[in-house]
Amino acid sequence: MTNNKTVIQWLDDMKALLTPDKMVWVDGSDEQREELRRIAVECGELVKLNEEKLPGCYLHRTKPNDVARVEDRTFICTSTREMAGPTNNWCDPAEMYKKLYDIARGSYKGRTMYVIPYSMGPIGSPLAKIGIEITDSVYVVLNMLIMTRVSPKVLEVLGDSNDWVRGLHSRCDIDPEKRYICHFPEDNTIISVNSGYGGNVLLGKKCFALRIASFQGWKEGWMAEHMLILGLQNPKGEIHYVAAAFPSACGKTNLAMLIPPEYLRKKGYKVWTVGDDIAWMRIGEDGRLYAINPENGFFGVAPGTNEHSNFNALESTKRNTIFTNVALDLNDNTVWWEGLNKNLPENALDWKGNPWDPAKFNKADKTTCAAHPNSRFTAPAENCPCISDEFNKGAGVPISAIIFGGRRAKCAPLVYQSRDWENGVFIGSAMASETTAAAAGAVGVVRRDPMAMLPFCGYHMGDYFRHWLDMGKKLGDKAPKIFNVNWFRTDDEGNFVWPGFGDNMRVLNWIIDRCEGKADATETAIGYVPKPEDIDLTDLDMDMATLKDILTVDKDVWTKEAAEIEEHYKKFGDHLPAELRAQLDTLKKNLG
Ligand code: OXD
Ligand code: MN
Repeated sequence: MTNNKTVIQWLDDMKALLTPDKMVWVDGSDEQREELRRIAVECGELVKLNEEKLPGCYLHRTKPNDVARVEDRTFICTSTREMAGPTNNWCDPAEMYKKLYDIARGSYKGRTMYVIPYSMGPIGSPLAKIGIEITDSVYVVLNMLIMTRVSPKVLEVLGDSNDWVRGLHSRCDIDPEKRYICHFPEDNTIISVNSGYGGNVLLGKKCFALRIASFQGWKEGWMAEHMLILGLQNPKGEIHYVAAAFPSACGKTNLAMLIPPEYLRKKGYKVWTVGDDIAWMRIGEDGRLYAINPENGFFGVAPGTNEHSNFNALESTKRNTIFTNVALDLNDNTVWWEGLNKNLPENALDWKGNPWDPAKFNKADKTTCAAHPNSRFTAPAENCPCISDEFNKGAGVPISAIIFGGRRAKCAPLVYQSRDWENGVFIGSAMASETTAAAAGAVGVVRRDPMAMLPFCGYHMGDYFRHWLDMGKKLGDKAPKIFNVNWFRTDDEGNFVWPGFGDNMRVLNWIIDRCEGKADATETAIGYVPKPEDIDLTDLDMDMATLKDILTVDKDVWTKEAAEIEEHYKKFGDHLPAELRAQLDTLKKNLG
């Protein structure tokens, strides 16, 4: 497949370590995919679903101990602890290599070593990067064929270069005590052992495209971010692109695939999806920031996805999709999850493969759910009805606005704009979200998650903030404008005030108007807030007073917020850029 000496050497080393029975190159062809599907069904890794209703779709069940990313077992192994910073688990690289090789040694015995050459981003794009993952799991291969671009062309593009990311995945015994997801950013290497769950084993995604790539971006002068990318088309046919970072459970996939309210659709507004989870961004020849989605599919959370909450995501799952840990409806051999519809299946198996009794289902008790709360679909991006024409083009899309956000019941207004890039970096660095009843633990606890990168930044977060500031200096007046949104303000009874979903388009329109200098704003202690009359409420059951209410900046709430940011900043020690400390001081001064 290749004459690249660095690739050949690594594969030889891995074969000697793992001792597979045989090695198979994955070539991305339809014939090979069919053969792999057949093997996966035969060995029980996949269940074939109804070919008429869900052509090319399969169900997979993980071990019950292996259903999510494991942040406490995820490590950044840089040569010094300081480089990894206070927000990452760290281990000395030599020590960790030894530990992992001891775990993985001989683990492919009796198994096949699949070698997957893949591109993150359109093959050959100047913004794309190459990886090679080896795995002993057919499920992983079939998922990688959806989530990345796999082809022999990838090796042609690589040529003799050593600029590629090594990824070793071994299922071993799916032993949670020996489960490790480790990154060696200085060696472009990822090793994942004892897991079969997507986020831990599809190494192109969080491991490469965020943790390793954020480190590469820091060294090479570009950005790898946990952001969706969407294009907003106006009635004149002009498209403006925005990138947005929200922590999990804040609706990134929903915003990425938004359907505008009817009155805006009739006028000719439309949203195009470029990506729903990750953005790689570089400064283009014209000095603007250009973004690609390095992925080729969506690894989305199934529960709650339905034709109203996200029609386009649901449509994306109707062909060539792999479902993980959802329920199997035995009546017609299709899938079901909580929130798909109101028809609880009478004759179904739950995500563990046990008969499920709908009579015992109690929404508040997750153990009675048919689908695991973190059950997923792996769906090809090409299935998405609103996928952007730019998705497969390597040039990337020019970003007009960057949007941060989180779930804050009382704090952040519906939307506000930062004063400038530096102030925007401050907003991103202080980003936070409140925990919901959906997750274990106390409700309403504020978790700081800077730029939604807390679990994904492959180096010291203080240095990451510095990198953001440096990028702003390079971009100068071509820098995207930075905003913050909060769809989650609540009234005195705890109900969400803003309708969210498609109606978020009203806020996006204000954001684009601001970028174009067409909308006014009021300066507040935290930044620029819209004049209420500039948020279009056509066809919405909301009065001006209510809108004004969710645009307010409460001084007491923000004084407490500033104190919490001060506490949060202490973690970063002398890596915290002085500019951000000054931003905090300004905020405190503005609040009086
Ligand atoms: C994801 C995540 O799966 O952010 O995208 O956890
Ligand atoms: Mn994500």
